[in-house]
Amino acid sequence: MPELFIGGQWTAAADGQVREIRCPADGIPVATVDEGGPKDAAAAIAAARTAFDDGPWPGTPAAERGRLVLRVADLLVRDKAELARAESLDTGKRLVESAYDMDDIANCFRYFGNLGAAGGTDRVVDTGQPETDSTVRHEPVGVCALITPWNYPLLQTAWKVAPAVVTGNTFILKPSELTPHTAIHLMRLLAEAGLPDGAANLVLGAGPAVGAPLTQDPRVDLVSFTGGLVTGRRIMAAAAPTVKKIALELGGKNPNIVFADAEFDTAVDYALMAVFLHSGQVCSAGARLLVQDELHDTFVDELVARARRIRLGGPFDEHARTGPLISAAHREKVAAYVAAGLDEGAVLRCGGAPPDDPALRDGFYYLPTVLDECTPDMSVVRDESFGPVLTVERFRTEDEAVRLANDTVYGLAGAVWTQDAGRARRVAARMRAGTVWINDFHPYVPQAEWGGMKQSGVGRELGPTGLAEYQEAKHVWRNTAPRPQRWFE
Ligand code: TXE
Repeated sequence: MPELFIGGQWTAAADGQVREIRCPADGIPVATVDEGGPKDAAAAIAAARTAFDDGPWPGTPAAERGRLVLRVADLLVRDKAELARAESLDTGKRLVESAYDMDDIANCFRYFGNLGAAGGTDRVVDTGQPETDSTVRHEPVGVCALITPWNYPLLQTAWKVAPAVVTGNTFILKPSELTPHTAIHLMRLLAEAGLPDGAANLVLGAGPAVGAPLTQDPRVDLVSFTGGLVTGRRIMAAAAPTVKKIALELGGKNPNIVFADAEFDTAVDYALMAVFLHSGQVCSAGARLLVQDELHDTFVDELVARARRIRLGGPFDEHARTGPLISAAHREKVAAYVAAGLDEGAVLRCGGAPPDDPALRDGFYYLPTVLDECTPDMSVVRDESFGPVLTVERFRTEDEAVRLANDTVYGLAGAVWTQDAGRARRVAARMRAGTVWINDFHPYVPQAEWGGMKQSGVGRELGPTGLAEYQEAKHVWRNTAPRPQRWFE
């Protein structure tokens, strides 16, 4: 069956192009999928536009839209095993992690479905003038282009699709060209749940060929993008001439601050998880460890000892604790950041190379790496390497910790570890990040907003704000007793 989904029809790419998807864990071909281009993007935009302007979805009662989204949640649970397997083959991620993701994805649909099912968010306004009715209605924005990356393919899609659908928008989804399979499956589920033709469209393909036209076309009202900073800037510029609404989640270079009074064993354990989960390919990865001077040596020694024991392996290796990087090109980028850090004076404590295990030879693995004695000016500290690379910096005082933590163009997330509740609150308040964890790392819930300050992005996903991104406020004023005003007489 062809894999593009346009106007309710499964279709092949207009130019007949295809792309082979290979599992990053072993290089084995997963499947060949249709590879769309500008013509397919244009067809999908036209379908989404017609479905929005003339179709039933935007005018469907909110409660009914909510029920449909809740049905999708049930279908995701039904198909969890198949989806998790597809996600793992595309990304190389451990099956158990993909299975957790599928639970989170179903929960995301459930959260937004319930918000929708609870009814509209219209607000009656008291104008102070007795002969008026005044209401602020929350209406769908229109046609949304949803552009997603490869690290959490279906999760990042869910954060966009669920609120977009429940608020009555129509959309075109462009997943990462590297990881298309769970997006294809989601389209089937949306159709099975009863979403009208044209409300959901899927165009597979590369960023410049499919993503770029979506961000430029005047018929698109909103672009929601998760990906890298460079592409985010490009999208912002492409959206400017037609003044589209934009929502951007552009990653981070997230500080993990550990004070000397932190609970040692737990803080070491979480510092590892913060950065090495999914081999560091996580937008909120705790890739910068800031550790208080007097704790530095014992903390880093223990962390390095544990990092050396992390077992790498493919999706179905039950003993593996993390997997490969997404591609050869990405592994080269990570290796180049490590090399630059070493050139600039960082001290390699472990990793710094692909593993020499012959069983992993055909995958894009890279060893968990700890670079000690780093300084804020190093590119490996400043830029998002998006790999299993932890940089370690020392600090002495609370003020210095906050200054180092905030010394980045990013502002997505960060954590502080201390048993002093007052200090935890003070530091959390001063950190310029969209999410701050105290004595924890990585958890999120769909009820709470997610997104970045500074160059980590624009807008928020999840939570009530994540829903509101897909709505326009319209003030409807009714004069119940119109009379001539004679303004010009
Ligand atoms: O991302 P891109 P890439 C960061 C991470 C990584 C870097 C580059 O540091 O190393 O980004 O990764 C589509 N118009 N993150 O190159 O390009 C593309 O096809 C419209 C952080 O893989 O941002 C894909 O669907 N769309 C991040 C999506 O954008 C375009 C997760 C993301 O790809 C486009 C991933 C264009 N001109 C990478 N060019 C996070 N925030 O979690 C590309 N795309």
